[in-house]
Amino acid sequence: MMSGETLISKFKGALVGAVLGDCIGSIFEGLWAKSIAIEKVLKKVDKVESEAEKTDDEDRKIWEYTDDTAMARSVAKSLIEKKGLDPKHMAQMFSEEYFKEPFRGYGGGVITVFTKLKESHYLDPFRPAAEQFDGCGSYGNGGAMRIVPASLFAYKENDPKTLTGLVEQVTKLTHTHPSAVDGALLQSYAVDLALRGSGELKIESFCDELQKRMKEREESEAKKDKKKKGKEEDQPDMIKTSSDFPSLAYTEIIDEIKKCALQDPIPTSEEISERLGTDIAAYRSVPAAVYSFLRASTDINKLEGRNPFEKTIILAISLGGDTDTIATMAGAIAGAWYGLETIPQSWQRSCEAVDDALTFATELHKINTSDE
Ligand code: R7I
Ligand code: MG
Ligand code: MG
Repeated sequence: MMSGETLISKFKGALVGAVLGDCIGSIFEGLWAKSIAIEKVLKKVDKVESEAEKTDDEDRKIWEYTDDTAMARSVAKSLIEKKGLDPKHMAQMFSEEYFKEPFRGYGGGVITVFTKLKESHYLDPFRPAAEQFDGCGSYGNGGAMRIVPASLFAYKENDPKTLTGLVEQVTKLTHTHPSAVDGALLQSYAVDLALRGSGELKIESFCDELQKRMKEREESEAKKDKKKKGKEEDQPDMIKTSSDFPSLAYTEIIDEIKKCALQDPIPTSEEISERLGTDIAAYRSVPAAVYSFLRASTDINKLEGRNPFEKTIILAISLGGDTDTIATMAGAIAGAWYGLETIPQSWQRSCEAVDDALTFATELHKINTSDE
């Protein structure tokens, strides 16, 4: 049995880890490099750490969060306020947040969803997302990047089906492409497993458990598809099921994550970005986040003095590409596994809205421990 103290540290670690990954990762996001040398990432991290030492608040630089955290904050706030999922409320929070602070670096397509939601007064909150990209829905990582509060909210149930249902709904408010939904699920399962984990991290068993959950998901979706196809034959134009998206099952991707995480010597960042991806597509970024968390439990050249949480963030950023999003997802998993105590105070002091993350974690923990 996990002590209450350990659990709250894990809840806080997950949300703070996500914020820090976003804030520090976004320093590099605009570069879209295939990889970034570890030394270069360390130089920025040094700057984050030295700024924290300044005593004069006015003079001290604070690294700001992007859309990843803006949306995660809305997920947390809405779940806490409504004590569950209220799709209209959450959709309204996403949209209002965007119009209040449109400069946070949102994805190009999702802005259309926020506009349509607002114009339709949130009457059918799932419709605008379903209309994206000719009715196929966005395959972007915008669902996965913000999902961590859902894993915390559903923790008590300890039932993958409950978490799956919640994540599916939260994601479909903006992303309906199956690959985006399953990417958000993979991220939420990884956070859930990390919250429940303790002791030494075993790469193989973590991957196996993740794969077991994804397999269940993929099998149940395949069954639904089969049923749908049967109906479609009677009414060929009624249901849109296909897109030209390259479909690769996440269960297969997990095999590749495992191979990369266990490979000796450690693969280069270029190799990881080729094999797992570091793009804006969910299936080409969630795997890199899970990989970073797993790999950071092993020795990494040039990161000898860093703890596994720090290594996770630095490694995730060094992979290049969508750095804020990969680091926010990796940071959430690592924070959930290792707890708040492993997250440097200096990083917390140099990043925006860490206090709010701590408050949301306390509230979500309360929901999980109350008898209601
Ligand atoms: O997924 P989303 O919220 O973007 C999140 C990313 C993160 O990196 C954030 O940090 C931020 O920088 O943005 O936003 P969407 O607009 O839904 O998807 C992102 C992009 O993926 C779109 O603008 C498209 O370029 C591409 N995309 C697609 N392109 C063609 N067909 C997503 N789905 C499709 C598609 O079906
Ligand atoms: Mg972002
Ligand atoms: Mg990003």
